[in-house]
Amino acid sequence: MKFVDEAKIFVRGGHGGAGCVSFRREKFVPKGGPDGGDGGKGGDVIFRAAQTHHTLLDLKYRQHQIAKNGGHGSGNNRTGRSAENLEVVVPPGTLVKDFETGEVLADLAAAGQTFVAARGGKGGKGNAHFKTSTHQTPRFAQEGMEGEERILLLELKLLADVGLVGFPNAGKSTFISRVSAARPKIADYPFTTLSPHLGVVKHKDSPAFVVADIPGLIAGASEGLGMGIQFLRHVERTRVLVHLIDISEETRTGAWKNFTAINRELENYNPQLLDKEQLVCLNKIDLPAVRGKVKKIVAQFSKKGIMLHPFSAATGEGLQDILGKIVTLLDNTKNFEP
Ligand SMILES: Nc1nc2c(ncn2[C@@H]2O[C@H](COP(=O)(O)OP(=O)(O)OP(=O)(O)O)[C@@H](O)[C@H]2O)c(=O)[nH]1
Ligand SMILES: [Mg+2]
Repeated sequence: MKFVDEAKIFVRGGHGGAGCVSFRREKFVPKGGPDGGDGGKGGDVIFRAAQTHHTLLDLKYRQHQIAKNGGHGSGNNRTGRSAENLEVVVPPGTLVKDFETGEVLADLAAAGQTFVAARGGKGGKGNAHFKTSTHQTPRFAQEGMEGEERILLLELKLLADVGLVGFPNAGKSTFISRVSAARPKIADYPFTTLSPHLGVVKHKDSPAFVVADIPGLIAGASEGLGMGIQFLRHVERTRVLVHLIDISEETRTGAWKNFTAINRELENYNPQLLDKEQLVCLNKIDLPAVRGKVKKIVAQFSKKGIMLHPFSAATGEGLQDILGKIVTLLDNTKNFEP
């Protein structure tokens, strides 16, 4: 299964500035000759891979990337100003393809790699260039060249930054559909989600991050019960786990047991999963039966040294706070290498 983020964008280099038609006019210098300067070069559009970006979300909002035009030449042999290049930052791992042909133009696998996506046009020559022994007064100059333009398809294989874990029905799919454009099926029966879904989340000004919604776990999952633990490999390389707890079905054993049961399955699968930052959240506090117990359960977790974050995926209460916490945890684990 492949998760890809895509963005179709239009790039154009800046046009070159026009050359200038001008003649030197000074006192005591009759027939001073042509002195029109050249136009400046248009800017290039350059992609650069950098760790600051994890998704292509920013580019979906800025689908036209157009570099500035070069300045026009002027008299007295002055060359027009060359335009600055337009740098577009993309996440490492971005594949650049020609939209029409599908040809791979660049693979910006590592941070720091660059690719010139569209060259700026050269500036036109001023009339000073066209003076010859037989043609002393050229009254023409070149236009600047047009900047290159093309439509590109950027593709990025997504790796999740955050994994959602919890029992079936805990509200994992509700959570991801609330905070991202992902729309997994949501229903009030266990094992609604049968395969992982990824969603790109943008919280305030922070860099976007990727959340993975995976099928629910149950006690014994590591021995193959329920959907099993086959999907845990999707959270193995995440930096943060968001653990959702649901106590609305009181036939279950209570929040703490619920929490430790899931952690046991994680540990059985791979003990290193427990080394990850885990944000523990109590969902469905909009239900009176849950709300009534929030204080007690938060205190119970706090005694064991765990901060519990109550929220409601349905109403959104407490959700912004959780996203803020996720951003902080991701920031703290920035240099983490999976
Ligand atoms: N009242 C209330 N119901 C919720 C909330 N979050 C989720 N639900 C409901 O809980 C049920 C299960 O939600 P899902 O998001 O499908 O749960 P899941 O964890 O993805 O479940 P699986 O895919 O089966 O593992 C659905 O009926 C949701 O509408 C909440 O905050 N409040
Ligand atoms: Mg689900």
